[in-house]
Amino acid sequence: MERTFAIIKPDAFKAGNAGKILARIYEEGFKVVGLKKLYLSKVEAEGFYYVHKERPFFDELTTFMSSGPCVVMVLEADNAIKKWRDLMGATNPDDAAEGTLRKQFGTFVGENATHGSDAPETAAFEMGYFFAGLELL
Ligand code: 3AN
Repeated sequence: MERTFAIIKPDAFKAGNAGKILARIYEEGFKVVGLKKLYLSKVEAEGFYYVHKERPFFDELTTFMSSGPCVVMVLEADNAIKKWRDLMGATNPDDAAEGTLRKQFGTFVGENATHGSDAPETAAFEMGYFFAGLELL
């Protein structure tokens, strides 16, 4: 079993799609190990996305991620990191395959409904950024 970190981003939360996304997570066989609603500050969003701090879209990304509430989660499954990224689909919703979450709920590359860790090292950092061990029993 593997764990990954996921976010239902502010666009999807604001549109009322958090429940539909969570239902899909269960249908696909993930165990939800941790879950909470947060309203990130700009500084908290910048800390989370620090690996992107040199990218041209860093300010846009962190402003968006601190623009409203989101839902942060730890998901568990066999091969959870790849399984969740496959379910999300491509970063740009225009490129995402039919049936993926970003195709269904994303708007454009900057507001694409969901986040998922891309490797075991980033998953460990991201889970630790938002959850204490006691919250993941
Ligand atoms: P992914 O989330 O699919 O791993 P990354 O790591 O390339 O994609 O990008 C991190 C986040 O930055 C994405 N989830 C997306 O919301 C945002 N992003 C990526 N490219 C752009 C862009 N050109 N303009 C605005 N936001 C972007």
